[in-house]
Parts: sequence; structure tokens; C-alpha cells
Amino acid sequence: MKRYPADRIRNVAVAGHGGTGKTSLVEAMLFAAKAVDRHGRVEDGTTTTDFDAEEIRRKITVNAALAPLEWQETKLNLIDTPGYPDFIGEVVGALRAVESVLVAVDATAGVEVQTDKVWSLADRERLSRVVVVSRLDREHAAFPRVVEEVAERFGRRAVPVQWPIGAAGSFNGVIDLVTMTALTPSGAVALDTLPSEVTATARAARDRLVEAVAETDDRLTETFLEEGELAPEALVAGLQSGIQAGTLVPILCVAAPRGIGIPALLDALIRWLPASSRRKAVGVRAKGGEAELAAAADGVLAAQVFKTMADPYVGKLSYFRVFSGTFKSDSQVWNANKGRAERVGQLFWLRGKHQEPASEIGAGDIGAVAKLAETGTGDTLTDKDRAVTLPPIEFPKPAMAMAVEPKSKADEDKLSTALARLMEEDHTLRVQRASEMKQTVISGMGEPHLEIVADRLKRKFGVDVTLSVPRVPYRETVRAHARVQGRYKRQTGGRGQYGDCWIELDPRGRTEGYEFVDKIHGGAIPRNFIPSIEKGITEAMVEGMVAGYPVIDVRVTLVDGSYHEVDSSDMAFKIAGSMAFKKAMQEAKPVLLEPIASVAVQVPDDQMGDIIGDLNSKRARIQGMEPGGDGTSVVRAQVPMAEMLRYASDLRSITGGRGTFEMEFSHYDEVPAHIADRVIAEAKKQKEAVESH
Ligand SMILES: Nc1nc2c(ncn2[C@@H]2O[C@H](COP(=O)(O)OP(=O)(O)OP(=O)(O)O)[C@@H](O)[C@H]2O)c(=O)[nH]1
Ligand SMILES: [Mg+2]
Repeated sequence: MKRYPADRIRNVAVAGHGGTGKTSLVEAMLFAAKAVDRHGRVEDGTTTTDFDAEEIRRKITVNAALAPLEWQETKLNLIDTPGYPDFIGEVVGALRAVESVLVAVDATAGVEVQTDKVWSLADRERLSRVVVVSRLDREHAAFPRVVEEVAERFGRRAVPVQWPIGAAGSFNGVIDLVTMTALTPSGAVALDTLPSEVTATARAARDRLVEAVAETDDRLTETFLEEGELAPEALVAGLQSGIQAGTLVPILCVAAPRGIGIPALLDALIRWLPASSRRKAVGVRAKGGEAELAAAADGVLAAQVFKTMADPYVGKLSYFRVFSGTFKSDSQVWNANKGRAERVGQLFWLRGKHQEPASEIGAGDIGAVAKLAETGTGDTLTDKDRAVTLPPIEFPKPAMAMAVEPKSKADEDKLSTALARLMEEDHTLRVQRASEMKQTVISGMGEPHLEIVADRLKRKFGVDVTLSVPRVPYRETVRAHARVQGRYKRQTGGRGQYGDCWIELDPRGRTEGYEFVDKIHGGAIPRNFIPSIEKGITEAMVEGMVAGYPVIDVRVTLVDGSYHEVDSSDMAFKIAGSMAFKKAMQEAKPVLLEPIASVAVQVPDDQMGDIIGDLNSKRARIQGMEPGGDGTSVVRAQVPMAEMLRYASDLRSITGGRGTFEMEFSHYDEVPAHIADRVIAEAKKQKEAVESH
């Protein structure tokens, strides 16, 4: 592939709701631009960008993928992104690499949940946008209705710059509203050969476009009011600067698999969207201060990794965008985040999985490199002596956790390394070893996300696992006072064993923790044995008497005891301490405690009733409600964690994906008796299962 200067490059992420035809659209553009010689289909698993085995099997996009093409002497780096909410992390990474987002909106479904999400992510990165109304050939497709919906949702700045010829089955091409020319797959057609109602609506749409452009600028407004029209050059210039400034969003129309509207779309992207040199990243200098990075090929190197792919065979593949300078193959660069040098081997241009070696990749362009040792997603690669760091990429926090159980010993051995590799490529995945629960817990965006992680473990690393709901970390404590003796005495042949202690056990307040008080005076027990008694007690506390969970928030007071000159030992006193604790606990009204979470759920106002009803069924204590902005409310509640394990899925199904929530551990509270019985029975069953193994 030829090298292009930054002002002849356009970087565009293709994003939107799931199944709006993004991958098909990218494929159609690649094919129209002759970047691929076969028009792949999602149904057949043959598209350029859905090349991964999981994508082929599920017929959805899971990974962001690159798709560069050349059109009108310009390089268009498309990034196909997933629409499914579980993979939003891929969208977040991709948006860092581009200046513009192509938001695909389905012609029958209109604006959907992920359309909103993508829109606000694009706001956050201040990216230019185009809306492409896709799948216009489908039954019930209605361009004017979708245009209304988009304008209602995102403001009047969203205006069509094209108008479809026909709809649904008869959709056959587009009219360019700027030039008023019509294009069909078989070539240009004269406007007056089209049905008069098509040209009439197109003319009305053009008037609306001219008005919208005029409104973006005082001088244009004046001209428009005086002359009732804008000169063609003024219209083009006004449209261009409005789109680049974000005050205008052009709406386009396509039916990708049939190739309708594709060349016109490519023309429009090149014509209206900003060149890559327009995205000026601001880096922080190692020497202090900020640096605005111009996309100059001879400037300081500033390349940011926005995606990492873990491959068990070829190793790690890092996707990067060069914001300034020139990134060279076989060079040494500086990883500013890690503060380490990084050896760089061969650079590539990527198209789907196809790699094309590149000797260097310049400012404004996107590429990939394999086997970086130090570098992860979000890191900046730069020149050591002029080092700059680009802003971090903020990935969303995980919403759902599941336990992974390896199926065999061999799987167990490989699990943690494999998970570490997967975390490198997926910044919305977290792994925790819950050692108390003897479980590895992974958290991510939702159940489908974690299922994909399990699939990847198997396919990429040969690790077979099952997923299950994670165990709840219950605790135990006591509610009453007890005073007991723990006495251990053995006489076996020669030297015996003797340890004897009296302890008092008392409840303490929540979060006050465990306290050991030594009240032995006058040598009832020699001082050197007292640590052994305490050790016996703390070891016994690890598995409480109710259901085997750790004991918290108790005070143990050592009040008395006795010893034997010859037979007493550390071991004997440790056992005596443990015996005493177990006995005391049974007498001191032991209870089960459960973790309670502080939860904040944000949903559209009209769904609040359903959310509160659902939370109440989960034993929640509602604490309050407040407006969340944009027609949403936030409800705050305290809810037992045991009820929240599948909340990501519950919330998604109640709100159709419109709700979000955050949750953190708050405190421990007593489990109501009827639920405690169930937990105890379950613990007993598990203990028996382990013992019979
Ligand atoms: N009739 C019709 N079907 C289309 C069109 N574009 C895509 N499809 C079909 O819609 C389905 C989804 O298309 P994809 O291209 O995978 O959609 P996507 O937006 O990439 O999906 P995700 O990446 O999973 O969000 C596939 O079955 C496509 O063949 C279109 O213009 N017309
Ligand atoms: Mg896709």
C-alpha cells in the first residue's frame, strides 16, 4: 500500500447498534474500492473484518478490525466495530484512533440503545460524525422517518445530504442533494427521468440542507436571508466546516449487500469528513507541560496503542495510531507509560487478518506491530529524549462476575497464564483469585462477554472451563456472650500433651474486626504459650461453626487456664485454643452474615417503577432517587450481593439495554433466618461432596 500524507488520510470508525449492517457496509466499501476482489457476506462468514472464529460462528462482530482502502487518491482507514453492548470496550479503543465516526442506523429500527451510547462516546472524544441509514432495501424501511428520529434525538444539525431513490424493494440509488445528481448501481441517471414525487421530496430536502448549513454561520445566514439560496461553493464550504466542527451531521443512505449507495458514500466520506491531520492530540511532556501534537511526519513520534490481540502462536499484535512523527520498522522506541525502551520489529498495515509489511507508518495513519514486550493497550510509544504521553483510554467498568472452574488439572495449570493474556487484549475483563472461595472469578460487561472469554480460553489456549455464578463470601459472627474452657490432654506412653485455657467470646460491632485480649495475670499460663493459644483461635476462626465461613467482629478474652511442667507445649495450647473457640462460638448464638452492596441504577424515568419493583424482590433497601439527566433517574439502594449476581442480565432485559448500574461492597449484615437455612444446607452439601471425593 502507498504511503499517504496525513491530509490525504481519513480515519473512520464504523459504529452503531448491533446488526445494523456495519460489517456488511465495510465489506461493500472495500469491494467497491477494489481493496478486496470478492464481496464477502456475513451469512457465509466470508467478510474481511469478521474473520475471527467466534465472529464467523456467531455472525456478529466481536473485535474491532481494520479495513483500509484507497478512493480518490485518499486513504480511508475504516475500523469495523461491534454493535453488541458486551463489546463496547472495542468501540472505546477504536474511537481513540479516528477523527470521525460513521454511525449506522437501521432503516426499519431507527435510533436504538447503542446508537445513543456510540454518540456519547463520540462526544467524549470530540469526533466528527456521519449517520448512515442502512438496510434501506428492507421491507418497511422508511428514510424520512429515520431522519426525523435522528434529528429529534441528536438535534437539527443532523440533515440528509443524500436522498434515496425508492424505498424497500424498490430502493435503487441515491440523489446527491448538494449537486442534485442521481447515482444508481448502473451509473448516473438524469433527475428528470425519476418519478416526480422522488425529485420533489429531494428538492424539499435540499432546501432543508441549505437552511441548516446557513444556520451554522452568521455570514451564511445573511447571504441566505438576502438571496434565498447559497452559492454551490458556499454550500460545500459551509457543509465541510460545519461537519468538521461538529455543528452539522450529514445523513446518508445505503443498502450494503446490494452495493446501493456505496460509491456515493465513499465520495461523501472523503469529501465531508476531516483529514487525519485535523485531530490534534494533546500529550503530556515527560519534561512537564502539554504539547499539542501536529500530524507532522518529522515531528516527535507519538503513537498510541488502541487495541491488543493475543495470539498463542504469533504472540501479541498491537494496533496503533500515529498522532505525530513517523513510526519505523526495526527501530527502538520509548514506552512513556512504562518508562522502558521497546524494540520494534516489522510494522504492518492490516486489513482484517491480512498483513502487509510497511517499512514505516507516518503521522495520521494506523497500523500494527507484533510482539511488543512492554506495551499494552493505551500506552504511548515515543522518542525517549522528547517523550510525550497521550491521554489514557478510559474503558468501562465490568458489570458482571462469574466463576471459572477448570475442567481438569491440566486446564487448571494453564488457566492463570491464559487469563493474563486475555486481559492484555481486553481491558473490560478483570480476573480475581478469590482464594477464600477457592475460585477464580472473571468480570466483564455481561454474560455473553464472559461466555466469549470462556470460548477464547478453549480455542486460543486449549483451556477447558465451565462458568458458574460465583460463591458469595458470607461471614459468621456471634450475638451473645460465652465463657468456656478448652482443655487438651493426652497421655500416650512417654511424654503427654497438656494445654488448658478459659476464654470469653463477645460480639463486636460491624467493621470493628477481631480483637484478642490477654487477661492472664500471675502465671496461670506461662507467657510463651499465649501466642499459641491465639494462633489456635485465629485458625479456628477461618472456618466458622455455622456454615464454615470466616468469623469476623468478635472479641476473645483469655481469662484463665492451667499448665503442666513437662507435658505442656505450643502444640497442646494451640489445640486447646482452637477447641475453646469452637465451643464458645456454639454457645454464643452464632449467625451468618452476608455482604451488602451499595447500588446505583440509572434508567429512563418511565422504567423506574419496574426497576424499583425488581429491586424490592431482591431484598433491597431503597435509599433514594435523584434525577440522572436526559430523562433518566438514578435510584440508590442497598442490596444483598447474593441477589445481585446476575443483575447485569436482569437489568438488560428489564430496560432493553437502556439501564446502567454501579455497585460496590458496603458492609456485612445478618442473613434472614429462612435464607440462612438455605445457605447452611448448601454449605453442608458442598462439604460432603468434597469429603466424599
Ligand atoms: N436486507 C439487507 N440486509 C442487510 C443489509 N446490511 C446488512 N444486512 C444483513 O444484516 C445482518 C447483520 O449485518 P452485519 O453487517 O453483520 O451487521 P453489523 O452491524 O456488523 O452487526 P454487529 O457487528 O454484530 O453489530 C446480516 O445478516 C446482513 O446480511 C442491507 O443493507 N440490507
Ligand atoms: Mg459487524
